Amino acid sequence: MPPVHALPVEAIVRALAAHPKSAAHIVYGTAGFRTKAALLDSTCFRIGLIGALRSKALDGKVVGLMVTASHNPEPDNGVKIVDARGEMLDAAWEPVCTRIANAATAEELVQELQHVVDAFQIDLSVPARVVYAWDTRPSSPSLVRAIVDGMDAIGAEKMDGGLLTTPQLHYLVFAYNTAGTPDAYGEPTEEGYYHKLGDAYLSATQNKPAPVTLVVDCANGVGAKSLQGLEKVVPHDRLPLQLLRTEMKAPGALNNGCGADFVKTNQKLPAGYDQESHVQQNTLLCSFDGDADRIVFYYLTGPPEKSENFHLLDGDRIAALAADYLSELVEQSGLDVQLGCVQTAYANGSSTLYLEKRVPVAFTPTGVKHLHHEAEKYDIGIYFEANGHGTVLFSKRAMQAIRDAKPSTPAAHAAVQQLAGLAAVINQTVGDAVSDMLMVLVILAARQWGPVEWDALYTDLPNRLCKVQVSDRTQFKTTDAERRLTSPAGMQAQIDALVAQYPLGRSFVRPSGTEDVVRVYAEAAKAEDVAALAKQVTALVETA
Ligand code: 16G
Ligand code: MG
Repeated sequence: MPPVHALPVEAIVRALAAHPKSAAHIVYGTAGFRTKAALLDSTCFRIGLIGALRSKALDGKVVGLMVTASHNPEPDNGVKIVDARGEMLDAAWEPVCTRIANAATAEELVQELQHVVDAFQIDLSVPARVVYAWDTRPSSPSLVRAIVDGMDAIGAEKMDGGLLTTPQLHYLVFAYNTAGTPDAYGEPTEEGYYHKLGDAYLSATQNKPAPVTLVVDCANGVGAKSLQGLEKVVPHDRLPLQLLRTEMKAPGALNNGCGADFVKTNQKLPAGYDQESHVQQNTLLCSFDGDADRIVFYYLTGPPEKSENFHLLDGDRIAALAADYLSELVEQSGLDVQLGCVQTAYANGSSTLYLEKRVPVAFTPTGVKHLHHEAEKYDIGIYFEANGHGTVLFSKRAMQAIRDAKPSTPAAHAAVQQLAGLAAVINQTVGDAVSDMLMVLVILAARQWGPVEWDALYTDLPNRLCKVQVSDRTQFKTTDAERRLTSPAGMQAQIDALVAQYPLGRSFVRPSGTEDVVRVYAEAAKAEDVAALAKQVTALVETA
C-alpha cells in the first residue's frame, strides 16, 4: 500500500455517524475530559482520533488513552491521554483536544483535524501506536469501543491494556517506548509492572524484620486488582496486606463511602470500618482512589467513635517521610545529587517548615502536571499534593551517579544500594498508589517505625477547606502558585488584613479546576482562629 499522506476523511465521517455529539461543551482540563459517562461517547471516539495523531506527531511512539473518572462517583467517567514518556499530555495539545471534542459537525471536525496536522506538521505516513486501558466503571467498556472506532477510522495500531490502574497505563507507555534501549524501564506488560515493583520492594526490604500489616481500602476499584496481581509475586510474609473494599463488580460501590477522597475530605474512616476486625488501634491503614493514582494513610489511637482518635497521614506526611529518609541516604552515600521537594498552597504550613529544614521546597499551582514538571528540575524531586497525588523522580543524572558510585565505607555502600532500590520501587512516570504504598513500607521498615512515629515528624496546623458557590468563578484569578489573588481587584488586600489578625494565619482563594466553585483554604495556630478566618474569607468571596 502506498504511504498515506492525507487524513482518511471518508472513513472518519462514516464512523462518526455512530457517535453523535452531545450538546454539552467539554474541556480538556487537569484530569483530561471528565463528566457524566452518558455524555462521553462522541468525546471518546474523537480522542481515539487525537491519540493516533499524537502518536504520529511523536514519530510513532506509543501514547496511552485511559478511561477513568478517578475518585468521582460511579456514573461519571473520563478519558485522558498519556504522552510518550509516560507523563501527562503536553499542555499545547490540551486546547487541541478541546477543539476537536467540540466540533459541531463532521465538516468542522475534519477541519479541526487538518488544522492540527498542519499546525504540528504531522507526517501522516508515520504509523500510529496507541495503548488503551480502563477502570472498573460499568460505562467504561462501551466508551472503550468508541475509542477503538476512532482509532480504526483514522488508522492506528491498537494495543489493548485491559482493566488497569491509571499509573499502570503510564508504566506501559514508558515501558513500550524505552524497550530495547539503555533506558528500558521494564517489560511492557501488566505482569512486568508487578515484577518490577515487587522485585524492587523485596530487594529494598531484604534482611529487614517483617513490616507492619497494612489494611488497604481499595475504594472498590481497580486498585484491588492491581494489589492482587502484586500479591502473586511478593510473598505475604514480606508484604502483609489486608485488602478491604475490593468489590470491583458491585453496582454503585466504587468510591462510595470509601476511597482516598472520602477519607481525606471527611477526615474519617471509610464507612463500616468500625465493624471490621482488622481495623484496630495503631494498625496502619490506607485508602486508594478509584484509579489508584492517589493514596492517603491513617490510623486510630482509640475507639473510632471519637473523631479525635482518627489521624490522617496525607500527601504532606508522605513527602516529609520521603524527604527525611532520602536526604539522610544522600548524605550517607556521599553522592553529589541535589534533592528538592514540590508542594502546592494546600500543603500544611508545618509540613513546609519541616521540609525546608532538609531540602529546598518549591511551590506550583494545583494539578499533578505542574508539580511533576517542577520536580524534574532536581536530581531527586519529591512531589506530593496534600490530597495524596505524588511520587519521587530520579533524574538521569541521579541514576548515573548511583550506578557510578564508588562508596568508600560499608555505610555509604548500603545507602547507595538503598537509593537504587527506592528508585526502582517508585513509579517514575506518575504518582501511583501501589508504588507510593511500597515506598512508605520500605521507609517504615528501614526506620522501624509505625504510624505513631511517622506522625510525630511534625504537628499539623489546624486548617479548613471550604467550597463557595459564586456567580462566575472565572473572575477569580491567582498568581504566586495560586497563593494570591490578582482579581477581583482589592480582594487580596482584604484577605491579607484578615490573615494578619491571627497567629500563624494563612489563607488563599482559588477557582476549582474540576468543579464550578471557588475554594477557600485557611490555617492558623489555633482551631478557633481557623474557623473564624475561614468564615471571614468565605464571606468576602461570597460578596464578589
Ligand atoms: C485534579 C488533579 C489533582 C488536583 C485536583 C484539584 C490530576 C491527575 N488531578 O483531580 O492533582 O489536586 O484536580 O481539583 O492532575 P480542584 O481544581 O477542583 O481543586
Ligand atoms: Mg485518581
